[in-house]
Amino acid sequence: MKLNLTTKIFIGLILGATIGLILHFTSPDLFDTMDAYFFGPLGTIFLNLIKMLVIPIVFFSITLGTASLGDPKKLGRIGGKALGFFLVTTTVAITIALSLAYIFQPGNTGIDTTGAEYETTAAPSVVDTFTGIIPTNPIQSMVDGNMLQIIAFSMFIGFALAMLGKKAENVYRFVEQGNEIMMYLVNIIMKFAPYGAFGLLASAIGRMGLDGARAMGSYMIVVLVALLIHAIVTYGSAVMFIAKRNPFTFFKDFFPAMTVAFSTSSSSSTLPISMKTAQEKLRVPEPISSFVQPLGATINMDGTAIMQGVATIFIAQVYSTELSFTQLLMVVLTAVLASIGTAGVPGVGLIMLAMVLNQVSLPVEGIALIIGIDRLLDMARTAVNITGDAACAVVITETEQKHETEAPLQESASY
Ligand code: DAS
Repeated sequence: MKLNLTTKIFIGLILGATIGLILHFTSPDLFDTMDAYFFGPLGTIFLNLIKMLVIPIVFFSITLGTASLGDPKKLGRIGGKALGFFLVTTTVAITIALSLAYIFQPGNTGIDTTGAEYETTAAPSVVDTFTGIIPTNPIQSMVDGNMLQIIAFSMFIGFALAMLGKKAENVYRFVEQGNEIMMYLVNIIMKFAPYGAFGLLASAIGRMGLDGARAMGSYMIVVLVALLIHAIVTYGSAVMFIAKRNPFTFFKDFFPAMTVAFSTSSSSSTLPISMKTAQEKLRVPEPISSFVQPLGATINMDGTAIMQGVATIFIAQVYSTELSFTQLLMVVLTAVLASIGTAGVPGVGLIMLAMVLNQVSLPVEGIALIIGIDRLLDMARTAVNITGDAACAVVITETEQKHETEAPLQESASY
């Protein structure tokens, strides 16, 4: 019987947690040996594979994401509205995530992480944070893993590609193919996920016992609550107050697309269904749907930003690290900008999380605590990601109709 990847990851998750718990309570010495020679190496290999891709994925996907926006002048009214909606909702999403993580403190479960080998660097001031975004040496930024500088450099390159058009089409194709290679490698790495999740879970639960299991459970609940609040409150309000539509009808009519996103954990694979559903059920005109939803599937990932916000605070709490205001600002900035590059494929949000953790000098090893349950959360956050794109399409449909009635003589949007 051929098991799909999600099932295999779940089996790895359950087996790892069970074996970890049994060894934790029955034979700690045997656990130490198994962890040193089996669980640990499995988890380390998986984490290193994820870390290996972070910088090239950020460069290729954000350069391509920015270039695919095209010439800002040609973005037109529709593009401007879509970009504005995406940036506002993603910022709201991560703010909800950070707030809930601070209120519910999912990482404060007394897990002993003394001796964790990592040093948090002192956070720069707000001014330094913003001035420090521009890299003086982009290659050095990549060597240092300075994510905001790599993102900024990638956006400059993407913008230049968009403006140069045919003059730089070879480089555009190089970036496009580089991104394809990265997505292929993500796919390959995710095939190792069941074994990596098994090793990481057995190691984490074996070391932390029920405290570790409790921490993962509370992390998962906080993410799911944040996703629910953002979908209902943020998207519901936008649909009700801006698009003047019944939010219940919006969610009911779009639900079929959400179920496909949930089962595939991929915004890109769901795109044909989400566009068809938006056009037929939500009455979004084809030109608006075919501009906004593919753009959103590329650069708008509110669900992913929520996971990254909660995970960053959770890992900081587990490692008893207090993040300063500027570090929180960097988390918001990095996650919002990262969502421009996060492609709509399974598991990529976790890889981009490593980037956010890098930016605030938190140990990427902290991912071990959440990786096992990430696939389930990926399903839920992908459903939120595409719902945000549909909400944007509905809002733009409504405001465009109002625009057409109020200014029928004006040039219609060039979208
Ligand atoms: N699975 C991604 C998507 O398709 C999101 C993520 O990995 O966070 O939207």
